[in-house]
Amino acid sequence: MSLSLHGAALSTCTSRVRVVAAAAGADINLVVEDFAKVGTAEWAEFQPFNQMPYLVDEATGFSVFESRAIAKYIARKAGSDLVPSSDDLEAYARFEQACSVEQSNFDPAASGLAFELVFSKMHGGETDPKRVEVLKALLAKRLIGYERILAKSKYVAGDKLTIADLFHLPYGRMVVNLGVAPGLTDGSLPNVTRWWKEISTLPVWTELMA
Ligand SMILES: N[C@@H](CCC(=O)N[C@@H](CS)C(=O)NCC(=O)O)C(=O)O
Repeated sequence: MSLSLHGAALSTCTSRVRVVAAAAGADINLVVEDFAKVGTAEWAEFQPFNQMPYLVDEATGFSVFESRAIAKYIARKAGSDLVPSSDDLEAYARFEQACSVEQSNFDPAASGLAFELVFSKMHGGETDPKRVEVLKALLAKRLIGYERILAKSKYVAGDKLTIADLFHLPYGRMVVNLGVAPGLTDGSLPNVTRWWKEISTLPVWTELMA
């Protein structure tokens, strides 16, 4: 496969794609880009919202942006069973449900905390402590929903690991390291902690982060 992922090693959204590619056994070429290039007219041809990453399939010239869409494209192209077949309608619905849960219930709180506590300072801004407290409370509340799901199934889309689980890793790692997501690690939500321990220690992830 000749898949060029334009992104950066430190970009969480790029990491989301890279861990899926590694888990799917897909060989991708990371084209390391400078953040200064994001925002140029040339970049906007591939990513109209001036963000990274985007992917180019060199075999066809097809390009796609949005890390989760890129990850699904790569996993399907590699024939990975980490995405259920759309022929199995119920498994596929559970999978899409889990992808939506990650994007709408986990990511806003987790990426918001990463922005407040890390990225805003990198861009010359300041952390808003009130916003941090609001986001911490939101994440804690959302993790209770995860506990309900994970009490009934091993992973977020059922009893089989899917890329929907892997989508949580980049921002999950940040909020754990920042100490703002105790529920992921402290056992107060036992099924969440069990799940997080398993996915965050997968060799495809630990090797990528080493
Ligand atoms: N929903 C997009 C988000 C992309 C995104 O926010 N990328 C970050 C890097 S992880 C970025 O390019 N930030 C620069 C900016 O927004 O100016 C995706 O998943 O690909």
